[in-house]
Amino acid sequence: MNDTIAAISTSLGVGAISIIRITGDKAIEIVNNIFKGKDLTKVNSHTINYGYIVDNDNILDEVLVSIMRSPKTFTKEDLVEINCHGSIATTNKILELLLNNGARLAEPGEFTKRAFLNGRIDLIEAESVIDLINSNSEKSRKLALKGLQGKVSKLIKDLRQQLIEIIASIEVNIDYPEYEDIEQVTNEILLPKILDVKNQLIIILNESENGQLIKNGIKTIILGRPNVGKSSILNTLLDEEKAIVTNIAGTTRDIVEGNLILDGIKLNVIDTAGIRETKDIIEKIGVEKSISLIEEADLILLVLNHNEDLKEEDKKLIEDLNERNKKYIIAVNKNDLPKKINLDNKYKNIIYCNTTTTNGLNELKSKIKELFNLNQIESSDLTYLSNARQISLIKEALNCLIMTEIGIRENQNIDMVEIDIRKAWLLLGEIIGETYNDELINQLFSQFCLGK
Ligand SMILES: Nc1nc2c(ncn2[C@@H]2O[C@H](COP(=O)(O)OP(=O)(O)OP(=O)(O)O)[C@@H](O)[C@H]2O)c(=O)[nH]1
Ligand SMILES: [Mg+2]
Repeated sequence: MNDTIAAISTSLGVGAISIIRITGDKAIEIVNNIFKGKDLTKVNSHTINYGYIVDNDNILDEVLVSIMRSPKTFTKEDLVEINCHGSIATTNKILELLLNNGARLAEPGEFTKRAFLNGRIDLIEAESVIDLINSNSEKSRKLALKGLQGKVSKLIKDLRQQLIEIIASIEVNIDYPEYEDIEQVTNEILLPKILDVKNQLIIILNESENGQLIKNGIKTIILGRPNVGKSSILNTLLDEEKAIVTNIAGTTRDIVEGNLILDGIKLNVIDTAGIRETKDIIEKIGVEKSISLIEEADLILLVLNHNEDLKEEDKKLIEDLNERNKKYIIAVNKNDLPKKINLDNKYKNIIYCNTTTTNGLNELKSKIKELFNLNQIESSDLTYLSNARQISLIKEALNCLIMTEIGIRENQNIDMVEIDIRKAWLLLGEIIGETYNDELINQLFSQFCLGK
């Protein structure tokens, strides 16, 4: 497993410097073979060494080489980083030299995979590395960092500890039923302990919604009949002329989208074709697309016209959103024009706005913050699960504890009850990578970029 791997860790393109990473048993020796300067096999660990990369006495580049000896490195193996000038040709040439001297080209994520397999980081921390690289807002960066710092892992480890203590007390009872000084584990003693862990899992699951929101952003679909000003609202929100705006109904036919950051959280706003019955085949496809987007949206911005009465289509759309239990805001646009719309009291989350003066835009933003509790996220410490794999394992563990609870309440035999507790403990172990299967690990690390 300790063969030596190398990859370019910076993104490939012209830059001031590039970094090439090598890790494994022969990392230092291989770099030393192509280095002119100090003897790298003799220098102290964690030093930066000045010199040249040479190809048979031909100087290729002037470089700085960091030498980090096992075990205090990212992979826990010997690890070398070459800082060279950032030309694509130079960087590739140095990598090629390393490969010719016995290193193997690393697979995507292989450095992090080694960090995991060598016990330097657990699976949550490894997944946080991907999240940190992909983070696109201040909050998602902080969220990933919490994971990387082990805060999320600690949550899970504490729960496992509680479960293993319960399991141990049951085992003692089963193994040594004759000892009188051992506390008799009865269903009455067991129940509150199980409920405690179960409730903690429920809280983690509920809070993971915040985690996913921070990581993925809020997918917001602007819906409404033609000409009500959907594209104008998109443009106003993004402060950019992104979508075409005309007074012709049916202007937008395809999807136009853009992102903005609201209180550190990404809002992915998608403008759609106005919804109406139409014979125009292109527009029809657009309308179908708009409707199909509702399902995957976190938020619907339903736009109405202040200057027109509410139409049957609008009522139907609102009913549909209510039925689907979707979060939505009704934006009554064009309130610079006289009021003709009449909205029943039963309609909620209404804001009045226009895009000529941007009146109402702040109200719209406040409404979004209110609907998603962004203020609460603002003040939280962001120790949330946000990863689908982790969340589904928590759900499975929770189900096991629900079964345990039923078993206890039905007064089942204690060794039967123990089976589900043990399952929950194993599932929580899978989250941090205590147990794993190779397929999962390969699939997971392949999501990384090269050189990470
Ligand atoms: N008075 C007034 N006119 C507006 C306002 N917002 C948009 N409009 C005008 O309404 C017309 C339609 O605007 P769009 O933003 O293209 O409307 P849309 O809903 O995207 O229309 P489709 O793409 O055809 O579905 C344009 O002439 C805009 O200038 C507003 O707040 N007040
Ligand atoms: Mg439009």
